[in-house]
Amino acid sequence: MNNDNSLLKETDPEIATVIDAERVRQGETLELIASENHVSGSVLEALGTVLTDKYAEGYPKKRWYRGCDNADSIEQIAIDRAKKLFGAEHANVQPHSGTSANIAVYMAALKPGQKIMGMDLAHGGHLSHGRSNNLSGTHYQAVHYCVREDTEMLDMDQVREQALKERPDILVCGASAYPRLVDFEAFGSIAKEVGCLMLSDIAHIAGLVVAGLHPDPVPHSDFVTTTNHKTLRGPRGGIILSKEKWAKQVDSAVFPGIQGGPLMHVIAAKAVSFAEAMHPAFKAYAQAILDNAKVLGEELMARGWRLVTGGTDNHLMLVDLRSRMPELTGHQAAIWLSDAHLVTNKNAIPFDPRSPFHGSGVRLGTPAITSRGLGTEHMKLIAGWFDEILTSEGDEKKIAEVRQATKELCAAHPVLNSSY
Ligand code: DSN
Repeated sequence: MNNDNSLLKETDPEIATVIDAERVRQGETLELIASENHVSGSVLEALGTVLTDKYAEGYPKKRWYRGCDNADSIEQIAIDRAKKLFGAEHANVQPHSGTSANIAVYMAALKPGQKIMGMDLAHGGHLSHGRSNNLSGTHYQAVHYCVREDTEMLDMDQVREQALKERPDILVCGASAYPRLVDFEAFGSIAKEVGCLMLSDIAHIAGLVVAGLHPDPVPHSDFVTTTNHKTLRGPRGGIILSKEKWAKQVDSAVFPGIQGGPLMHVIAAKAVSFAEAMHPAFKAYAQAILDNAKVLGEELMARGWRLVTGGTDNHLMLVDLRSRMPELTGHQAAIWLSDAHLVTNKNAIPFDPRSPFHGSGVRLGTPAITSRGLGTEHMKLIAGWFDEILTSEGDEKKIAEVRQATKELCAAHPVLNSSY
């Protein structure tokens, strides 16, 4: 693979320079954003191929253009691997993103104006689960369930009661900032009782699910959507899994419903990542993500930082900054941390009195730092740096000191883009 951009350096040094800078940035920073990861070299190599040149509107053996034999082979391999990996009856590997995958499911299953019931974004849900400024909230009626104020966790009795009252046409579960297990079986039984469809969005936890380290949504759901690039460690993009009876509607909703030509280079990279996730070593990787998250959470709590829900069962945690520094916003904390090369995102916490722009929390996740080989022994260091930077109120000397230490740790654990 031409990973050193040698051609680009000659032909377009302006872009090559920035790509190089990004490679250096990723190499020298600890990526703690829960939705990001570092892909393998094989995934990167598949992405940078001539497959990007090909228009292949349609599906394998049913294309609009000629010359699609290789595109057919690639997409069929990706479909077969996705079905095997997730144990699903049908897979569509064309969605350009997780949001596109969700929108396609709504288009396949609902008429405009029908009702979606999903988790409130402010409580950890996702824009595409019916947020008023997303197509899922403008073209459909949307209602939201929340976590309990006392436990900050979902209460399935409350969800059931609300679903029976609201009678949604589709019940959506899954989250982007929820540190606990999702009870897909309970969601499935509520959907059955209500007589509605069920969509499980496992974008964050797909890698944990396929490793058998999180309950499996597939037996309980009409549709399962995921991104490829979070815990699953694939290229950016989405997929839809469904029961066979929905295959035609799902495929028509993706193309021609909301997308044109599929990105064949990305689909090839998805296929590569599915094979990687079937490798026995992937399970150890997913377990290491969980072990790291658990220890990082414990080390933070030991320093007085409260975690929303009191801990984590998955790859992410939400730190309630008010527990140690009542005046500190998530916005400010994320800036100080990234100055020290600990990259996070600000996040509202459930029932947050602050605006989402400022937020009272930061979200931390362990998929990417686990990909570069950090283990539980390093989590104590990271928790200590987190604590020192924030309690120093962003003291420049402290930030410089931690930045140096972070860079040294990164140098000792480079992003190798290794495969399994
Ligand atoms: N942007 C993703 C995340 O960070 O969780 C969700 O789409």
